[in-house]
Amino acid sequence: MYTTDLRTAEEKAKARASEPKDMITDTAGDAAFQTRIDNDEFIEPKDEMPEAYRKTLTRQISQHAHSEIVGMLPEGNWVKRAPSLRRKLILLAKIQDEAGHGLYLYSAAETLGTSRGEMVNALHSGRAKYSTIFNYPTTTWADIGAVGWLVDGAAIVNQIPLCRTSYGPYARAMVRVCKEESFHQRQGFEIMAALAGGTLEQKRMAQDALNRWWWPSIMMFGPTDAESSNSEQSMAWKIKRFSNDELRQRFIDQTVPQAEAIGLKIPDPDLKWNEERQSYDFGPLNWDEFWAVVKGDGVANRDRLEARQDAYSEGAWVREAAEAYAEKQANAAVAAE
Ligand code: BYC
Repeated sequence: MYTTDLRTAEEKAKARASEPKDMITDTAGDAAFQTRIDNDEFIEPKDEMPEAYRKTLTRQISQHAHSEIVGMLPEGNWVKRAPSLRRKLILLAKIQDEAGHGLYLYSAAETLGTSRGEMVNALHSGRAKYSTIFNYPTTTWADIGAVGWLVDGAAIVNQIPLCRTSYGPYARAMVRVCKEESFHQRQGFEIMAALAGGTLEQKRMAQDALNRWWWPSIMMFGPTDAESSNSEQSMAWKIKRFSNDELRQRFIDQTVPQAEAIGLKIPDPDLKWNEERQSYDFGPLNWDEFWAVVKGDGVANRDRLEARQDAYSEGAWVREAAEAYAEKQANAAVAAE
């Protein structure tokens, strides 16, 4: 498998032997594993790993995959109503990219020993989470701009560090995902810029979309560090490279000047440049809303889940046909022998 660690096996063993042995881990195996993490080695599917590492990665990668797949729905809502052929083609290409991201991510998660069927079943039965952001409806065309600009923008900020996450297959999948997300962010920003520079009504639409998507987008980064139950361990294992609050702040600092450049106003009366921190201060987030959406009570949670369940049962014939074809091919190969 690929690795960016250029040391020979002998050099790695020597480095491990010289590591301090006072690490607080359950077993010698866990300590050796942590040393590999501390040395910035990638962990690969056949490597030994603590069960908890496998479990937390399976959780995060599968939730990420579900988010990509459910994330196709709010945008799919506008394919038939895109304002021009050009916009329609771009939107279709973006949605197809999201399907591809879901596939890479399910494949990466499968290397940890859980089948795609089990993961999909966990989504459809409501046991698995997916990003809160996709439980908000896209009610106007400007929402497609806001989703690309803000949601994909937030995704890039969150996912660039994942290109150096400690699990090799996840990190490699993220490299391609980030390249595509960057095109998605630009197309969203371009829609917003066109609307913001258009008629008064178009500008109003763009501002209204920003007003509705801003807060959910900054909540996408997850709870505050103090409330983030998984962060400490995930940071120690270098699954996460930056905390939820750090990434949220980075996104806000990058996005405010973009809004200003197209004449839109971030809907936060407390937003203010802090000279000392060289960052923006911002107002309180509505964490009650966030947790309600996580628990399934967002505006669109039920519709999203139902749409995925229906798509799965309506697509059963495709899976059955593919299996029957594979079996036919296998039988033909045996007969030919
Ligand atoms: N929504 O301990 P924490 C995309 C849960 S795809 C729902 O901080 P963690 C795109 C969290 O799961 C976007 N649940 O968790 C696609 C945990 O509960 P469990 C998706 C959330 O994992 C199509 C609990 O709250 N991106 O961009 O350390 C079109 C405590 O949180 C959320 C990814 O999945 C949320 N927003 O950190 C356009 C990136 N936030 O699981 C765009 C990969 C938190 O213990 N994932 N929870 O029951 C990550 O980076 C991390 O998993 C998170 C959360 C930062 C999201």
